[in-house]
Order: sequence, then C-alpha cells, then structure tokens
Amino acid sequence: MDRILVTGGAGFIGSNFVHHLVVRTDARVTVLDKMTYAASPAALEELPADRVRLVVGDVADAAVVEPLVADHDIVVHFAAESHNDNSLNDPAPFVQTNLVGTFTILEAVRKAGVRLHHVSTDEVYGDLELDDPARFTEATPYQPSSPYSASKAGSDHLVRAWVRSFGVQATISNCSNNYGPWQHVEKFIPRQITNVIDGGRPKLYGAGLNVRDWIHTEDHSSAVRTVLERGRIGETYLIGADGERNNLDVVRMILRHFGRPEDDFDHVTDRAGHDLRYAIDSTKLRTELGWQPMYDDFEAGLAATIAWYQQHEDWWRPAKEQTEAKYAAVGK
Ligand code: NAD
Ligand code: TDX
Repeated sequence: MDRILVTGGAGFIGSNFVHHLVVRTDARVTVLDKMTYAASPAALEELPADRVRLVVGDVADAAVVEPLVADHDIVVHFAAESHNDNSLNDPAPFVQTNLVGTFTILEAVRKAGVRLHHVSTDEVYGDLELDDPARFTEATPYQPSSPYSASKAGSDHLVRAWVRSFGVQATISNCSNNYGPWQHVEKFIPRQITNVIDGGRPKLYGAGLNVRDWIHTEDHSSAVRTVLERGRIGETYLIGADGERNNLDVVRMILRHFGRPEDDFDHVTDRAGHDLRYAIDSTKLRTELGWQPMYDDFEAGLAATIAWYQQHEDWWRPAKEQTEAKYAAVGK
C-alpha cells in the first residue's frame, strides 16, 4: 500500500485529488497544508481517519518537510499560492511558497530517494493569439507573464534541474483552468456564480474575449493519478480537456442558467498583463498513457457546479465579503 504525501491537499484541486485517491486506490494519504486563506478543512471532512491524516505546516519549512517526506513513498506537490490577481497585489508569498517551497520539497525527495509528482499550470507558456491554430505542447517555450506564472515556471525549472543533475525521480504536469466544487470565490467562475446568487452582476475583466481552456477538477485528478501510475520519470505531461471558451461566453452561460438577461454584467478594470488565450494539446497524455477526460460537456459541468454553490453557501459565504472588498479596492 503506497504512502502518499499530498502537499496543498486542503486546497481546491488537492482536496479533490485526496478524495480521488481514497475512492480509486488503497493508498494511505498524508496532507501537508499550511491552511492559508485558500484551504478548506470542510473539503477533507468525512474522509476515513485510517486513510487520511492532516499535518498543518509550510512546504518551505525543511524541518517539517524532510522527516515527513522520508516517511512516504510518493510526494504529489499541489501546494502553491494560486491566484494571479493576488500575485499582482503582493508577489512575495508567490516567490516564497512556489519557489522556495518547491526547492524545499526537491531537497527532501533528493535526500530520501522518494518519487515526486509536481503539479503545474499551462500559464508557464504565456499566451496565444485568438486566431492562432497552435495549442501548447510539451515543447512550447516558457514565457510566463505574471508573478504567479513566473513563480510556477521557476518551480518547473527547479524540478527539471533536480531530475537531470541529481537523478531525482520526478514527473511534471501542466494543466489548464480547473472548475468544479470547492474553488475559492476569488476565482472567475465561483466569483460570478456567487455574485449572481447574491443578486449582483458578474464582473468581466476588459472586453471578456480572453480564452481559457476549462477542465473539470475530477479530470485533473484522474490525469495526475494516470501520470503517477504510468508516467515516465523525467517527463512532462500537459493536461487539458478541449474546453476553450471566452470569458464573455462563460458569463452569459451563467446568467442564462439563472434566467437573467445575457447582458446583465459589468465590464471592470482589466487585469495587468492579462494573458489572452490558453489552449492545451494533451495528445501525449492521451496516446502514451491512455488518459481521457470524463467531463466532455462544459455546460452540464457548469450547471452541476452552480448547483453545488447553491447548496454550499455556508462554506463560501464567510470568504465572499472580504474577497469582494479586495477586488473593489482595485477597481475590479
Ligand atoms: P488553491 O489556492 O485552491 O489551494 C492551494 C493550497 O495550498 C491551499 O490549501 C493552501 O493552504 C496550500 N498552501 C499554500 N501555501 C502553502 C505552503 N507554503 N505550505 C503548505 N501549503 C500551502 O490552489 P488550487 O487551485 O487547488 O491549485 C493547486 C495546484 O494546482 C497549484 O500548484 C496550482 O498552481 C496548480 N494548478 C491550478 C490550476 C487551477 O485552475 N486552479 C490549473 C493548473 C494548475
Ligand atoms: O472577476 C473576474 N473577472 C474576469 O473576467 C476574475 C476573477 C477573472 N476574470 C478573468 C481573468 C481570466 O481571463 O477570467 C479568467 C480566469 O481568471 P482566474 O479564475 O483568475 O484564472 P486564471 O488567471 O486563468 O488562472 C487559473 O488557471 C490557471 C488559476 O487561478 C491558476 O492557478 C491556474 O494555474
């Protein structure tokens, strides 16, 4: 039975992955999480105590990380500061957690000889033009735009260097934009859903023509498990589910779902350095490792996500007011 250490396992995607492991494998899981504003203890409730335990700690703290890593067979590294807008307001925690944290994890797996999977983002590749037929592949050059994506790009480079120079047994995945339950209300889709539930209007940055390649978080989890089980050490796999949509279309879809007029939204100040389009070509993951997404109908996945937010107001309500106050302070 594998002992798997999941960093950031109380966050949006990490907690989904922990549930996925409990249901789909017989692994014993330790979550290492600093429990920042982005963590959801509620997302880990009702998991079997003999399969999952939570250690509260910082991935950049070697005194916590090294003994913990040495006690596991695999580390899956989700922990990160994850929100682009926050990285524009204050980049410091992004450098600390995403770079120093990943460095600390790498040193620990190097010393203990433990397998690592590093979870990263398609944002490391910068952006594409709207009419560019190209999509990102594993060979696309890195060109990150924001402090967040630059810190994730740096973390990927550290992992590759530790593989090549020290023979660390690691894989990397770069995934597109996730949606689904438990995503913080600072992020685009939950922010707009909860604005509409509150009788307010969605807030679209700029013209809203920016394209994101949406994937359900369950599909991200199944892809990471596929890489753990069948991925080749030292390789990178792009994860995506052919879900390109522009932000305006997503806002209109949400408004339609609630029976509100399609133009019942506000244009607000655009994000500085706002990436135009992300698009993933996941052929390598699909053909080499045989992975396929389960959620191929975005509108149905979005409707289920809206229903989840309607049913879990007690979870998101405490974060909503403060999040909106932060946006209002910068005209968003
Ligand atoms: P999230 O912000 O919802 O969760 C991050 C988790 O990490 C939180 O539980 C937080 O408490 C924890 N954390 C933060 N700093 C920590 C530290 N120093 N030590 C220990 N724990 C710490 O993020 P998410 O959206 O679930 O993203 C998880 C990972 O997936 C990140 O590495 C992110 O870059 C990557 N990713 C996210 C997306 C997306 O669309 N959300 C897409 C591709 C890749
Ligand atoms: O209120 C909003 N209005 C708006 O138009 C917000 C919060 C966002 N947007 C736009 C910006 C983006 O074009 O929506 C799009 C999605 O924004 P975010 O949810 O902030 O995601 P993004 O910046 O694309 O990054 C996400 O995907 C890649 C995750 O937050 C990252 O962690 C992941 O790496």
